[in-house]
Amino acid sequence: MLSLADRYTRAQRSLCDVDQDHLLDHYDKLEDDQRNDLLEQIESVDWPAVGRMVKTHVRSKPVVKLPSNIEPAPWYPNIPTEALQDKYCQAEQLGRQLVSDEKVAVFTVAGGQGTRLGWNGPKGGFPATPIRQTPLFGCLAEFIGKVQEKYSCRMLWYIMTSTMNHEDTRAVFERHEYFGLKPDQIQFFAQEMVPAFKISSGKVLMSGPDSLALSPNGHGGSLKALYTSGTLADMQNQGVEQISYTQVDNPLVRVIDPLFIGLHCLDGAQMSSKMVTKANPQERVGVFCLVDGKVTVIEYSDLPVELAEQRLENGELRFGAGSIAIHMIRSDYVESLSRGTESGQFGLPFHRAEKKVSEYDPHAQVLIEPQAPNAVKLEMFVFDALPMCKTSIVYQTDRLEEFAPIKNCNGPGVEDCLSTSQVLQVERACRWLEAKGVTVPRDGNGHVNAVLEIRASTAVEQSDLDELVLPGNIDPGSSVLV
Ligand code: UD2
Repeated sequence: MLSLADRYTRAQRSLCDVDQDHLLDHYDKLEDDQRNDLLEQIESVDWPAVGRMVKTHVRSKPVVKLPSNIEPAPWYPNIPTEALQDKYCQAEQLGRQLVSDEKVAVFTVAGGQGTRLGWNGPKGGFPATPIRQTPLFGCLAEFIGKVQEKYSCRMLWYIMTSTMNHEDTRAVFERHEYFGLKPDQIQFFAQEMVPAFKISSGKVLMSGPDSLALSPNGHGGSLKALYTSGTLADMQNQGVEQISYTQVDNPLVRVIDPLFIGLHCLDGAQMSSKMVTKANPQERVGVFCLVDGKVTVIEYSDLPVELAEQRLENGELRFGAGSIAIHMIRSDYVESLSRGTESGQFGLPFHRAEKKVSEYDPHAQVLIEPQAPNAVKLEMFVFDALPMCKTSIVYQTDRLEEFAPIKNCNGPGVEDCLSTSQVLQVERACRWLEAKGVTVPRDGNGHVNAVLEIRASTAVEQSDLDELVLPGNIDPGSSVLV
């Protein structure tokens, strides 16, 4: 093991090379444990890459040129047309087979900071369901448990954290006894962190005397981290060919969907996506487009208003295929994207955002809270891997069936928060129960007048309710857990 002094010398060399050695200016004033903490953080950063980023993304802004030839991406409809019915049957069968053959693993990205939610802890520990208050991780775990039961298989679950929430995430699982799953089927690995840079100088910011202002490198960093952490190799050794990618913030997400898996595989796609029809032109989701014949997601903030608002003759939005961040990814595609990692040529671009980041001033020894954006933060987006695919399909899903994200704190008029998610969770439970002949009370506005929750361990799709004895009707205002 290297001594502190040796590590200091090594760190100083790396930092000098990229003109960031101010980070060690006050090293002498630190205690040994603080020195260790600071060096550890410095050692976790890819400094040659930082040097390149300062030139291309901080001192100058990368030119985001919107292509001129944007078309809507084609998609497979949720309900197959007559011509597609055979294909959907075949796809569903293939998907089920791949799941029971244990060729598919679940992958959850949970490295985000969850700042908007105002929750103190990993987002996956956030209580999400309306009756049991099951945490988001618990919803996913119960889904996986049910899939294992239905397909008599063992399902591997990979969870990406970041160094900021890695230990806390593991603790959530330990506290909840792995939500009924076996600890050895779940693997956690942390994504890389990137520093925040001062806009005016390109210097990396500090957040304390012994810490840098670091943040996770975006969900696109998941593809790199799968490779660099050795997780991809582990997946492949265990026979995993397909990765079912979802975010941690959606309690209704179908972490395994045989039909989607099957369509993606039948078409020989490297990476595929689910979409929902956008609720309105302003909805804050990326849109699936075709650019030079390649499926591409254009973020809501980048899509010109005149395109976002264009409508077809039937009134539907022309650019209406909203991304809900659900993907199927071939494991060998992740490998091919990552091949350049060692030479610093990992395939996804960084996106630049100017943000307010608390900044420690080591001279005055105070933390400054900026009033205006003072820093550049850089993130990779997973959907930037789509245009690099030879083949990529988009499949339309039904919003109510699987999209009820929790991103923001509750508040009047706030979207994508716990209360809007729970309304959707109850509405979906109601839909499934009504389809089985249960009478559910509704108020004058058509809203469900009861609190309903269907455990994922009971049913991950409507047909799982077939064998159950259900109540004939539900009393107004009651709570019913199935
Ligand atoms: C994302 C998409 C948006 C839409 C929406 C659906 C982007 C830029 N936008 O919006 O188009 O699909 O999701 O819900 O992607 N995460 C990490 N590491 C990171 C950053 C994020 O693991 O460094 C995870 C995070 O824990 C969460 C997910 O990625 O599970 C989404 O991140 P977000 O909340 O930043 O994305 P959002 O909601 O702005």
